[in-house]
Amino acid sequence: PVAIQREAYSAPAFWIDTVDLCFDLDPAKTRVLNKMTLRRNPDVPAQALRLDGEELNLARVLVNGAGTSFKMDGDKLVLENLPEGTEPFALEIFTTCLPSKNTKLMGLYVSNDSFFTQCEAEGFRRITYFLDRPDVMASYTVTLRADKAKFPVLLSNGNLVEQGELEDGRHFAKWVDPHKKPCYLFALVAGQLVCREQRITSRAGHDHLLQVYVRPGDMDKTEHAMNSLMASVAWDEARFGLPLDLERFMIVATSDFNMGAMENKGLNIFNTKYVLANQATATDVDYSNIESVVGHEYFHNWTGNRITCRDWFQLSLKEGLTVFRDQEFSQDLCAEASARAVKRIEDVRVLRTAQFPEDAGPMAHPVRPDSYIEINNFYTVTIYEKGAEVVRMMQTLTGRAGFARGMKLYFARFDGQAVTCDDFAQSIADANPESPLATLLPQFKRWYSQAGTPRVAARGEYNADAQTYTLHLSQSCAATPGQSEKQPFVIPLSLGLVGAASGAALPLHGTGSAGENHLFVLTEQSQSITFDNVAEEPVPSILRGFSAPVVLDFDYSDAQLLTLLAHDTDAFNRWEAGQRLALRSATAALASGTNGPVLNAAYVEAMRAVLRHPTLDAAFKELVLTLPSETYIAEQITLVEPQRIHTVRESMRLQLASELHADWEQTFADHQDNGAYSPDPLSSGRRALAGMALNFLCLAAVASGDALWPGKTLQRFKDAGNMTDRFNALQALVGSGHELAAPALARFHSLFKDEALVLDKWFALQAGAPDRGGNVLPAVRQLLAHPDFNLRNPNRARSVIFSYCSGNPGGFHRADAAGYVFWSERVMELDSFNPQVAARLARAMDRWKRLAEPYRSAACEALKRVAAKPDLSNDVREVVERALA
Ligand code: B3K
Ligand code: ZN
Repeated sequence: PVAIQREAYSAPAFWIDTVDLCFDLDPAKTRVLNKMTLRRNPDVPAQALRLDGEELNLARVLVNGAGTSFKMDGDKLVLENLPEGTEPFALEIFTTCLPSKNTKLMGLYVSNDSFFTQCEAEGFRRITYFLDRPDVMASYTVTLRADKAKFPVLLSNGNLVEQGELEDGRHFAKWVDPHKKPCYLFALVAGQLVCREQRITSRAGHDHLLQVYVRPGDMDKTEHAMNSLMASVAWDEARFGLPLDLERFMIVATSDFNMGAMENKGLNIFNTKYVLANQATATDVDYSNIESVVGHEYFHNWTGNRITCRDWFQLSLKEGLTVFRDQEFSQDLCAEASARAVKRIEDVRVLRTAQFPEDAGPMAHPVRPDSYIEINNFYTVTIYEKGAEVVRMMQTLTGRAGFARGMKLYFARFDGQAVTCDDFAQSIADANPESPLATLLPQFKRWYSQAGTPRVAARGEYNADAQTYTLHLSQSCAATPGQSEKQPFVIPLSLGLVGAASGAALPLHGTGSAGENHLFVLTEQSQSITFDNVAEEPVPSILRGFSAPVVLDFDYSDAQLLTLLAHDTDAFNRWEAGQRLALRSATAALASGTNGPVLNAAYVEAMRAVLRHPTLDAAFKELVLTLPSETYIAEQITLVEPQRIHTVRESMRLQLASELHADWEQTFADHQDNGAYSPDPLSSGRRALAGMALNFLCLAAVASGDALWPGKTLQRFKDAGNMTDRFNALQALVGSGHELAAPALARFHSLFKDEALVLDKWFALQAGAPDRGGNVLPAVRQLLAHPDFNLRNPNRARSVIFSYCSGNPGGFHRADAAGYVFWSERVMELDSFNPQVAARLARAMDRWKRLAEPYRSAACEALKRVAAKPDLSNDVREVVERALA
C-alpha cells in the first residue's frame, strides 16, 4: 500500500455538477443507474477521467447517450475518449452491488432487513463509480425503488418530490437535495421504520419538519433524541446565527454501525446507541452522550456540510470544530456554572486518557496529518478532541464574541466551498486583527502541523520583602514519528494565585489585567511573568480550565495541592489538585513496591472534606473522588507493569472504601431522589455519587465479610426505578467481586434479553470487571460463546472485545501472554470481514513499547503475528506496522 501525501494535493481534472441516481433496491443484488453531468476543470491540464470504484459490477457506460471505450486500472474506471473543451457532457454508468454481502458496513448494506448507507470517508465508491473526494460537490436527485411491503419507507437527502406505486408490489420515492454536497454526505435508507415527528418554527420564522426514524418497537425511546435535536437547532441559531437550511431534517437509527453517527445532509444515520433512550434502558451517561452526538451531527450541517473539507488531511476542519461546538452546546445547556465545569473536566479527562497516549505513541500525528495509508485510521482523538482544543484556544485568544465574529467571516468567505484548516484559522484571525491570535497566527498554526503533547515546566519565586511573585515558564515537546525537532507553540495559560495561608484568591497586579485571573500567552521556549503587590505567599493556579492541551509540570508540595483542592476558585484546577495528589501516591507506591497503604492521611481527610462539603455539587464530588484511571497512571511511568498498577489502584480504592466508610453511608443516604426521573446534570450527579458510594460500600463489605451492603445493593438493583440506579447497583456487586454478582447478572440478562443496547452493557460490564487472579479472560472467552454474542454486530463486538482489550488493562496484560493471543486472534478474525473495526481493536497495543518484561516481548510477538498475516487489510496493516516500527 502507498501512503497518500498532503502536499500532493491537486484539484480534480473534472467537476461533477449533477448526479441523478436511480436504485432498484434488492438485498441480494441492487442495481444502480448513475447519470451525471461533468465538465473538464479548465484549471487543470486535459487528462483522462479516472473514477473510483470498489466491489462493483460494471454493466454499461454511456457518454452523451452513446457507448464508449473504457479501461480498468486496478479498481479505477478510466475514460480517455471524452469530449474535448469545457462544455458539460453526460456520463451514464450502470452497476450492481451486493448489499447483503457487505460486511464492512461501508457503502450500501443491509441491517435487520433494512438498507443503510455509510459513505464517509470513501464509501460512495462502493455504490457507484465516482470522483470520491470531498472537493467535488454536486447536486443530487435520487430515485429509490423497492418492494413496498418489505421496504415501506424510502429516504434520501433533501426533499421528497414524488412517490408512487410500481408494478409487482413495488413502489418508488424521488428525493432532491437543494444543496450541493460532496458524495461522502450522500445517504439512503429503506425499510420498515416508524418515526417520531416534530414541527418547529425557527427564530427567523421558517417551518421545518424534524423526524426520528427507528424500528417499530423502539418508538418509546425517541423522545430524548428529538428533544436534543430541537435544542441543537435552537442553540446553533442563538449562539452562532446558523439556522436550519432544510425543510426536513431526519435522523435514522441502525443497530449495525461502525462508529457513532454520520452527518449525511438532512438524513443523519445514527448508531442506535446514540438515539434510543428511556429511563428503564438508558443511563444518565447514555442520555448525555445522545445529547452530544445529536448536537454534533446537527452542527455538522454548517461546519462540515455547508463548508466542507478540501481533502481528508483537513478532516479536523470539520471534526475539531464540530466537537468544540458540541462541547459548547452541552455546556450552554447547563443551568449552573458548576455543571459547566463538570462537563469541562469530563472532556479533559477524555483528552488526557485517550489523546495524550495517542500523541505519545506510534500513531501520533498532527491535527492536520501529512500522510496516511488508510483514511479511516485517522478518525482519531487527535483529529477530534485535540482539534477541538485548538479551536478552543482560538476562542480563548479572541474572546467569545471575537470568535463568533470569526465564524461569521468564515461563512461569509467560504459557504458552499471545500476548504482547508488554514482558511478557517485565517478567518478567525482576520475578524480579530488586534488579538494575539492575529499577531501570532503562523506560530499558532504549529498546533496543526506539529504532533505531540507539549510540556510546560513552571517554577515560582516569591519575594516576601518586595511582595513580588515570579513564574518562570518553559516549554518543550518530545519527538514524534517523522518529527524529531519541534518549534515552540503558542500556549495560552490561564493563571491565578491562591493565598497559601489564607486560601484567598489574590488580586493580580503588574500584569495589565485587573482581577483574579490572567491570560498569559507563552510563545518562547522560556519566559517569565512577575506579579506585584502579592501580599502573602501564593500557590499558583496554572492552566485554569485546562486552557491549552499540554502537560503542566510544577513541583507542588502536598500542602500546596491541598490548598488548591480546598480553595481554588477554578473548579478545574481544584479537581486537578486532587488528581495530582492521588497520582503522586500511586507513582510513589509503584516505585517503592510497597504493599502497605498507598494514600496518606491528609489525602483521605481532604477527600472526606470534599464528600462532606455543604455546597459542592454531587457531580463534582464524584469526579474528585474518582481516582486517576489505570491507563492515565500508566502514562506517567516509563516502565509499565499493568498488574502492579492494577493492584496499587485497587488498594487505593479499598482504602477510600474503608477509611471513609461512614461517609459513604451518609453520602448514599443523602443522595436519594424519589421524584420523577430526569437526566439533567444535577440529578445525574446525585445518582453518580450515590452509585459511587454503593461501589465503595460493597468493596469494603467484601473485605470485611459484612453482608449488609451487598444485600442492600441487590435490593436496590431489584427495585431501581431507572437504569442508572439499577446498573450502578449491578456494577457495585460485580466490581467488588461479591457472590451476589452472579445472580444479579443472571436476573439482569433475563429482564433485558430483548434490549440489544442493554445486553451490550451486560457484556461490557463483565469483560471490563476488575481482574481477580486472571479470572476475566476465561469469562470473556465464555461470553464469546454466549448465544447472544455476535461478532458481526460492531456494538456487540466492542462490548466484549474492546471492553476487555482496551478497557481492562489489569485483566488484559497477563504474564502468560494469553490476553495478547486473544487480541491477535480477534484482530485477524474481525479483519476478514470488517477492517475498520479490526483496525480500532489493533490500536489496543499502541503503547506496548513501554511495557516491562515479560509483557513487552509477548506484546511484540503478538503484533508480529498479526503483521505476518498475508491478506491483512490496509487498515490493520498501517496500525500494526507503525506499532512495530
Ligand atoms: N463524520 C462521521 C465519522 C465518519 C467516520 C468514517 N470512518 C461522524 C462524525 O464525526 O460526526
Ligand atoms: Zn463529526
